[in-house]
Amino acid sequence: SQRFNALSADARWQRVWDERRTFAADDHSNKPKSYVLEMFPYPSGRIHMGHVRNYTMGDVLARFRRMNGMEVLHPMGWDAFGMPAENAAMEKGVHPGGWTRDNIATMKAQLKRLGFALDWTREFATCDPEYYGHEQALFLKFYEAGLVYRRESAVNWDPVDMTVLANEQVIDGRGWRSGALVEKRKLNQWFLKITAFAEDLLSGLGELKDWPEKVRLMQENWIGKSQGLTFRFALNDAAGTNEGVVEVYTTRPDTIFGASFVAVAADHPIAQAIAANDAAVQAFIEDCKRGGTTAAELETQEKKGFDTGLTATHPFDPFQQLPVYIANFVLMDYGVGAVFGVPAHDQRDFEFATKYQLPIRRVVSDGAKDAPEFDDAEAYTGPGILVNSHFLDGMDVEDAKREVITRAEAGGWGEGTTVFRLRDWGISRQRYWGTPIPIMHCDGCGAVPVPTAQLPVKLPEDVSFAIPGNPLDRHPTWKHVDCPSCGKPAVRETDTLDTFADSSWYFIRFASQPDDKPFDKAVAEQWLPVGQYIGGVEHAILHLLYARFWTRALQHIGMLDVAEPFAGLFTQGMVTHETYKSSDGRWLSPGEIENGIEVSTGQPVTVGRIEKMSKSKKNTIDPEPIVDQYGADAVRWFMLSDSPPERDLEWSENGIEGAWRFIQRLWRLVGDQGGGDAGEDIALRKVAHRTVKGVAEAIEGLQFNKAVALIYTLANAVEKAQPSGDRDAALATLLRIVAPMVPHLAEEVWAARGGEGLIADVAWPAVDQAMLVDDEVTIAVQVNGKLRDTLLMPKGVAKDVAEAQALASEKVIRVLEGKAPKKVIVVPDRLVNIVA
Ligand code: ANZ
Ligand code: ZN
Repeated sequence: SQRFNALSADARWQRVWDERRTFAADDHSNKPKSYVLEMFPYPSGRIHMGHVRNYTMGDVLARFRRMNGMEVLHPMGWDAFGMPAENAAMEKGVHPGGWTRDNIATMKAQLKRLGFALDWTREFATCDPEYYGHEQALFLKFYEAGLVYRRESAVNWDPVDMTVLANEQVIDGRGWRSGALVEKRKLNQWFLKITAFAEDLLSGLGELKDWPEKVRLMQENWIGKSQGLTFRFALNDAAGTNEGVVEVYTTRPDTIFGASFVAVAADHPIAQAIAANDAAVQAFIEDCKRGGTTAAELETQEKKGFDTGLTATHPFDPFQQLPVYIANFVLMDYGVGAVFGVPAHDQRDFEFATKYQLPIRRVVSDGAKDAPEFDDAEAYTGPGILVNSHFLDGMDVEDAKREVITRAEAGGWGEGTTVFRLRDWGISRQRYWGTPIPIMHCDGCGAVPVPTAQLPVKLPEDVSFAIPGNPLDRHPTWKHVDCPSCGKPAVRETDTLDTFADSSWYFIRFASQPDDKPFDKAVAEQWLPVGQYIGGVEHAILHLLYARFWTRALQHIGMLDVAEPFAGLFTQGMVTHETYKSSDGRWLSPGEIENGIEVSTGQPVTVGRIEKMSKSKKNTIDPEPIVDQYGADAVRWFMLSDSPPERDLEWSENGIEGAWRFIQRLWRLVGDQGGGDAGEDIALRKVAHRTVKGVAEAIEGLQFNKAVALIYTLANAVEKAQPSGDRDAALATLLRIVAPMVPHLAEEVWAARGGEGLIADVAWPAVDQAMLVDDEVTIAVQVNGKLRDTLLMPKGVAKDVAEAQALASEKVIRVLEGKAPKKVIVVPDRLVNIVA
């Protein structure tokens, strides 16, 4: 037969699926429901290979589940707010909305060309006022429930561009555009109380059995529950600050006898009190604020301290006074903003003590050394036995922790406490292209929620990006309103929501999207939780945590009875590609090279490492021309084959050509209808049934490369087989099981064979259990009625072969001790009994 013409087949079937709304999910169906979701894309401009791989995986699962009688929800939409649109506005003078809509149109057309079984009837973009209006309503519900609050918090401030910067826009402490040194500024900002759910979010991880272990671990670490002791040191107030005590938090109360100083954060009340009349302290505090605040930065930055002159009394030794420092590595918003330092057993304290010549005293033995003198090059943080610690000596670390907590509680100077690393979610962004926070500020009434009837608070269209800063702030009219409660002039909140808010509930809106409310509880609960969620591991922490929080918060206020939004999670690997460099070290794209030579310069090119496709390394491959050339099915097939889906997949010319050749081979194979022969071919029949079962298991287990390998096996077997009824049946089977992966080819052949309806709606082939039975039998070998060995032999093995094999068994030879058997009885396929 002729070649498979992918281009015409792709277009034909994509149109049919669209017109018939084949993949629109029915809320009212009484089939079992399945929700398959891939992380929705940010409309950056064009679809990239990472999207193609991600969406192909979800698509195969969605199509497979449909064929298995499920009502599948497989929606798509756009995570459309965010910085890049504003950057484009600043660079190209386009409106963020127009830029975003154009990108969505382009990317939607590109997705359609891959033939994904998506329910486009539920498509939305998070920048649609209908969507963000409902988000504002949810925000206000959370506000009512006390899950939203406002407080002062530090932002990155670019003093040249006069604008707030996101963390990603601060590069080595400088603004990404201006290059100016970034300052910390305090602004009133909105927070969501994610910490109220810290314990639930942590314990909930235990039930997420279908999540990758590593993602659960990352979430666990991020939530960071630690058990410790909060206690108070009595202060010797030489500086006259009137601070009687300093409270500290420690996770290592066992090391208390190794303490050689106390340190407080720069914005701790004690530091502030001292600074009030000491310019040197003030200058030091200002200096501290310049440093970063992330844990990583705190680890690496140079440790700096200021000796306050205060001393703290050791709780177990009234004669020991510890100097109190203000230190740049102590954070105000973790624990209680103050610590005691144990240089021998904490690396930061070690560096600090080395710098300021404070004592370094060993109190935990590493097994080799137990003298108080500590001469190692770094702190010892491992387990061990307490030494040089009075009543703790001889205890292990855990026992010693408990002992100190018990004594602190008994003495009334401290309490065992649980502390979470998780911070409340700061959701204020001083940006235009996001969901306006639906609050108004009135001088008389304070923060007033926008009345529900006035939602959505829409973004004004007439904004300019000619100067930096937030256009909402300087818009002439938008923010001026009348206070809904007293009628006096008030102003709108001009901060918008972090775009992570938009992606924290989009999957609920996909499940149910009425006009008059964010979602219908009963309808959403029919679909949720998402059965299988697929996306990049880069979202393993924040997005997933925020979505888990949002869902729990909705449950808390009674809007949705679902605790965990994603029952199954899969994080796929990246698509990688070779990199190329010019003779003078510039990255080159494959298009700039011909036969190892850079076209524009004529200079030789060096092939670099295989790396994740990225614009900066110029090693991206645009999927669209590849689809033009090879068709959607070849691209899909390549995305599924070769690599386990959790691993990286290397894009290569050879790979896609191989996929294309297989598509053509499959076309010739299944396009040949067989001869209608009546003959049997049991072996082939068995291969077919096993393949059906194996492919089903592989798809459900998201092991697509395994499914592909099994399909190759069946294709090979059919190709080799002689005409028979079983061969015809195997061809029909093959067609159905490749349908989720290469749907255009499958529809084309299905139609050519006169199949009824669409193959997308056809049932997955049934497996005949009898065909799965093994071809091998286990034969028991007895000597004088006693079991001596078991042998694996082909079913129906001849009696003399079974006898010979039994007599050749090592175990039998040992028992017979060289004597010849008197008699051998063979029960076919079951038993060989040797009478000695
Ligand atoms: C004494 C000590 C001795 C500590 C020792 C550690 C090792 P994790 O486990 O990560 O929660 N700490 C407490 N509050 C802090 C703050 N606001 N800023 C910076 N560091 C702070 O860390 C808890 C430990 O970090 C605490 O236990 C405290 O130092 C420090 F051998 O106390 B530790
Ligand atoms: Zn008012």
